[in-house]
Amino acid sequence: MSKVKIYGISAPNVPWQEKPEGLLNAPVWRYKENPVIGRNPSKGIARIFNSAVMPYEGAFIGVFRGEQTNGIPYIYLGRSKDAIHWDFDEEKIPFKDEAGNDFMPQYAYDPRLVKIEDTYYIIWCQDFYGASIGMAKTTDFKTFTRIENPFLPFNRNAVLFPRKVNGNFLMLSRPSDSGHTPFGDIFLSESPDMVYWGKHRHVMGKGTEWWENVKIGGGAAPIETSEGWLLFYHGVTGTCNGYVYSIGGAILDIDNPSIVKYRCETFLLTPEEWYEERGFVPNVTFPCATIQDAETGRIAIYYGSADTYVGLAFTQVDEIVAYIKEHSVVNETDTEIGVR
Ligand code: BMA
Repeated sequence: MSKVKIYGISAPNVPWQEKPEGLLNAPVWRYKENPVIGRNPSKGIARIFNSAVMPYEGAFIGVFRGEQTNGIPYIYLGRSKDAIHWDFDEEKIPFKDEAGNDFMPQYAYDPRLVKIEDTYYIIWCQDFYGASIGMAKTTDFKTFTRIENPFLPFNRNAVLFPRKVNGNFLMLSRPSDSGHTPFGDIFLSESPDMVYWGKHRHVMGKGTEWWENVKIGGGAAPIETSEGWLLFYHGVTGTCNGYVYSIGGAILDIDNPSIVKYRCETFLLTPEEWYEERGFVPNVTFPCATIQDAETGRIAIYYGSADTYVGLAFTQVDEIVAYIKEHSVVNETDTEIGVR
């Protein structure tokens, strides 16, 4: 039994490999058989990456960013018995409006999947006169109903919390620009009904450490723990050869997640393997989901690799929380309530 408690959806069948001996730096280790999704994974799809998965009916389900052979990204549904080997639907997820008419985004990428009460929400980035957040809900993974776009353009990397806090839904997002955004902080917004969003708060900005000194963005849906909301996010640095995306970790206050309790000054995972360093966009590790088991504290992290593959990495909740606390540096903008 882990010392740090995990609340929310738990999956005893979470994929797992033991920590390798001699692991240096952060307690996050890769699945030895990575990548779990390779190139040309299904008909008409050249690459799948930046995708989100979760437990469903004793097995697993996921929403996948499929880069079509015409280069345009869409979201596809996938199912798996072990969360490692995936079968993908050939057709895009058929989004409808409230009246049941087809309502497909022009493109859709970086989906996240979060269950709140009895409903599954898919959140992604799409065109709304510029890059913005799109949302839909389903209860059966057969019908998918679009919800009003929560924010004005430009915005990306929206992540819902897996339960209401103080009676409201919560969403992290990263206001952006129309291009490849050379800036970006994580903000928090509240909604009583998933339509009207407000009470915007600043959560955290780019880091002072070099690995995240250009921009940051929400990653996997926060995991509720007895220490606070455990957040795996991405941090970006710039090099003379382009951006490098690493995975970072922070713990947010449970009742007021605009307050950062701990923020790890070092990255938890950075591009090192061939499938992270080489691909359509080199040097990208981009977390979009976790699966966890409360009993053992095992956490499986799903991340996009080099905008080409899906990678899987593991950690254990006691170890990762201890590591983040031990290496935590929080400044005033992290710890303030986030309103000015
Ligand atoms: C970001 C997003 C991600 C992508 C990353 C690296 O702006 O578009 O989908 O993984 O760039 O290319």
